[in-house]
Order: sequence, then C-alpha cells, then structure tokens
Amino acid sequence: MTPLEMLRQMLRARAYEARVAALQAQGPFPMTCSSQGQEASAVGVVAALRPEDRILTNHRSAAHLIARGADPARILAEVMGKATGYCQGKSGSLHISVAELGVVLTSTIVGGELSMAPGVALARKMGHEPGITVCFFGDGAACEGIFHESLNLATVWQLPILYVCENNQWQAFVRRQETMLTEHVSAWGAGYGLPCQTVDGNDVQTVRDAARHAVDTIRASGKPYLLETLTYRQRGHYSGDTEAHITAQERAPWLARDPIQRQISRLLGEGTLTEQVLSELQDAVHAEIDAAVRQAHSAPYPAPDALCTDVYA
Ligand SMILES: Cc1ncc(C[n+]2csc(CCOP(=O)(O)OP(=O)(O)O)c2C)c(N)n1
Repeated sequence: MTPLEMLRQMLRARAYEARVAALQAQGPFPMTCSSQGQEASAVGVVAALRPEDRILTNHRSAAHLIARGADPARILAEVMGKATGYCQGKSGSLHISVAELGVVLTSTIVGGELSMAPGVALARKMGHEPGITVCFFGDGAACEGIFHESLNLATVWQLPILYVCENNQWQAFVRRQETMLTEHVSAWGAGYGLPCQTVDGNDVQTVRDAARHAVDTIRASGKPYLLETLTYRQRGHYSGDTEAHITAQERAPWLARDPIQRQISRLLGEGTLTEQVLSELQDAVHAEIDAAVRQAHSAPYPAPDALCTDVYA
C-alpha cells in the first residue's frame, strides 16, 4: 500500500467508527468497541500482509477488518443483525469472521485470539499452506496467562505467527499501569526467545515498515515475532461508556498525535497530497459510509428458519 492508500484506509475506518458512534448517540443501536485512534496500527500491519495470510483479532476489530478490505456495508449489517452481514447477522460486532479475506475470527473473549492463533498456524503448517497467521490483541490480553502459553507454544513448535499487541494504554476501565509494572509487553515476549519490537503505533509508515520487517523475518524463519504498537483508544471502552474516568489532560497529548492528522501533515508537507485531493478523499469515504448505512438499514433480518444454520449446537 502506498502512503496515500494507507491514509485512505485510515480515513475509511475513522468515517465508519464516527458514523457508528453517531448512530449509537441517536437511539437504540447495538453496542460496539470503537477502534478510533488505532487506525495506524491496523492499516500499517495489514499493509504488510498477503492475501494468503490469516488474521485473528479482538473486540476492537473494525479498523482491522476495513484495512483488510471488508465492506463497511456488510460489517454494519452484521452489527445490526441483518442477513447481509458477514455472518448472516448472527455474530454482531464482537464475533465477526470473514472467510474470504482470511479473517478467521474476532474474539470478544479477551485472549481468545491468543489461544487460537497457535492452532490455526499449526493446522496451516501441517497442511503445507502458504502464509503466516497474524494475531491482534490488547495489553489487557497480554496480562492473561494465555498470552504466555500462546507465545511459549508458538516458539516451541516454531509457528509462523505475527503477534501484534496494540498497547492502547487502557484495559476496559483500568489503566495499564495498574496491571503491568513493565511499560512494554515486548519485554515479556523476549523471555520466550522470539524477536520483539515496540514501535510508535500512531505512525502508519513506522508500523508498516516494522510489520514488513517482522513478516519478512517470519517468512524466512518460520518462527513467531512479537510487534507491539503503542497507541491510544480515543473513545471509551465500549459505546455505553460515559468516559467519566478519562481526563482531557490524559487525552490531549494522544489527540495531538492522532494517526490520521499525522499522515495528512506528512503527505501535505512532502507534496504527495494536496488540500484538493484530501477533500475529495474525505468526500469519497463519507459517501461510501453513507451508502453502507443505507444498505444496512434496508437489508432484511435473517428468516426465523435460519436460526439453527451455520451454528454449532
Ligand atoms: C476473558 C475475559 N475477561 C474479561 C472480559 C471483559 N473485558 C472485555 S474487553 C476487556 C479489556 C481488554 O483490554 P485489552 O486487551 O487491553 O484490549 P482493549 O479493550 O484495550 O483494546 C475486558 C476486561 C472479557 N471479555 N473476557
């Protein structure tokens, strides 16, 4: 992805989250966990991947899905429980999988993606399938035992997994400093003998370059790698969060390092973007999201007899 294309993908993800937040503010609308503020981490990592790679993600997944090429209309339809959603409206925002894009699962069980990534990678390795497995998780998930089991197993079994810890400073309503004495999750990963790197997760080009290096290393070695992206969740934990516990003082420096504004400033400064092109880009992504909302609203709910299809019982 070019730097401009990465900006476009971040704008799409931001426009999607802004619209979902507006719909939630207007009236009854299903709960979601916003990825606003974390777009550079999602887009930068996905930009380094190939179609044959697999992705496992967590509850804050919209930017991952959109960066991977998911259709916002089908994501929205899924969130709204409509039949045109990626899982026929049965998963909501917290369990989406998109098989055709290699998105194996979205886990709302914190650490669920960490428990499954070695299994996915092992199955693919045994089946001689090409591609690596990417596992996005938060710093809160890293504080669970499964993080350690997953990394240990992946190193012992030499599984080609890119672990991406999106360290967004919060774990639901708890500050990271209250549950971790180390500042960086990468410090823990090093203990398992896999290469680890911590990067500025609000700079999309830095993330893409680091992810490319990580992915190249994994493809060459067949072994896992841990990439930690330092970022910030610009909205509350979930859509019903009053955010009363978050101060403007805490947010300000992170908002000043907003990933989208930074990329816009960089590209304008370099001359690879003009105000005119930026305005056209903004109009196009908002038009896309407007159309997605219309499509999702007008889509039918699943028929009652679909209740027991595509589910385990
Ligand atoms: C096993 C489990 N424990 C607790 C929860 C409730 N919960 C949902 S999100 C969350 C915090 C996760 O923090 P982190 O992994 O840092 O991800 P973030 O929300 O910051 O993106 C918690 C505790 C859950 N869903 N699953």
